[in-house]
Amino acid sequence: MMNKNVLITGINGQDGSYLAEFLLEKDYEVWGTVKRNSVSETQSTRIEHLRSNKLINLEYADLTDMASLIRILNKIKPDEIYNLAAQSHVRISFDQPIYTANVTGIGTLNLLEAIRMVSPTSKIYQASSSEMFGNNIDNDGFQRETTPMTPVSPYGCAKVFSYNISRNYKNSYGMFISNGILFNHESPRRGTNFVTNKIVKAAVRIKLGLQDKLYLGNLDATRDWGHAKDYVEAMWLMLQADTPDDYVCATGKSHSVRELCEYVFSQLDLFYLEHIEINKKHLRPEELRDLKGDASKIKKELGWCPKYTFESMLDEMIEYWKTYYKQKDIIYV
Ligand code: NAP
Ligand code: F7E
Repeated sequence: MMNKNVLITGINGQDGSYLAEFLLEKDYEVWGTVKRNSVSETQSTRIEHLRSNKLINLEYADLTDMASLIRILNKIKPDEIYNLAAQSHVRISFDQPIYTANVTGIGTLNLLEAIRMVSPTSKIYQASSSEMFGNNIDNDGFQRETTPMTPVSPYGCAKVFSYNISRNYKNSYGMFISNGILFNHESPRRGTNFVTNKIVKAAVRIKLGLQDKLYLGNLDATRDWGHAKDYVEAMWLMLQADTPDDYVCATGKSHSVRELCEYVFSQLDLFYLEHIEINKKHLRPEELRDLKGDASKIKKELGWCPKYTFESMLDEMIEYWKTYYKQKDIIYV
């Protein structure tokens, strides 16, 4: 039997790399887009360990370059497409709002239009985000599929455009497109300018005497943090359903950035307040204060069941950085 073909845009991202591993284990032939970088070693760092697998193929493409997307779709005609590529950093989206809108918003439309022309029967996953809700919270303290969306960042606005245009393409052209409205998800592969991995890496370095201080922004924001490995499984489940639909993915528990610091530093026998300073440059012009998601729909309809807790996810990240520095011959005291 032929292997199923899948295309992952942004395969070298945190989620793209875990999704590629997950799909290779299921014997998919995995195609991924990478963005050209002048330092070619950094183009595929998160998937380097998969490169020798004969079922993995990389192609240069960019969401802002529709011709590159058409070329790849013509070549592969994928059974499933996971659109994970984005400028995904919320604070940076305030520095580069137009670039973010072009990639994270219009980029999705470029891809959908290319798919409509070249491969309209492909099933599509669109990486939507809890950032789309802005500061709307239902009366019970949760956000869910029906919560209104009034985003508070250029990134959130771009994602709402992608969410709406993908629903419009589904309804107008009968395409199979599902939105995963994913709450924050982390791992040792998370970019170190996102708050979880920034804190864990710095705490380990402070323990090793490699740095003194950690500079952060708003410690009082709360987030619903899950593990990326659990969330890529949810993406796949959405495309195995008989009909397309939109689903929230979350743990249902939220913690403040302060609580996160407290936990990570205490796991290393440190007291966080002795090491943290606030630097205004990490504050956002408008902040999304609180996120806590209700994932009942995906649990009930698709049987999604996350395995990690907040603590086990952070413990894995702490272990990763301890091992990383041990391999560099820095002795852990
Ligand atoms: P990530 O680590 O930032 O990965 C994004 C990927 O997109 C990277 O491989 C990046 O390439 C690529 N990319 C950036 N601009 C591109 C462009 N113009 N054309 C083609 N590729 C481009 O993000 P992630 O955490 O894996 O998240 C995956 C998706 O889920 C994103 O769309 C994100 O917005 C969304 N999301 C994430 C979360 C979360 O908590 N992680 C929650 C909700 C939604 P380089 O590696 O070369 O930079
Ligand atoms: O910030 C606060 C910051 O950058 C989390 C992306 O994956 O999830 C992510 O977006 C919180 C915010 O993630 C620092 O103000 C304090 O309240 O880790 P983050 P995010 O903005 O929630 C959503 C769901 C996505 O879709 C996005 O793609 O932490 N915070 N001090 C800080 N944040 C950062 N980055 N750096 C700090 O120094």
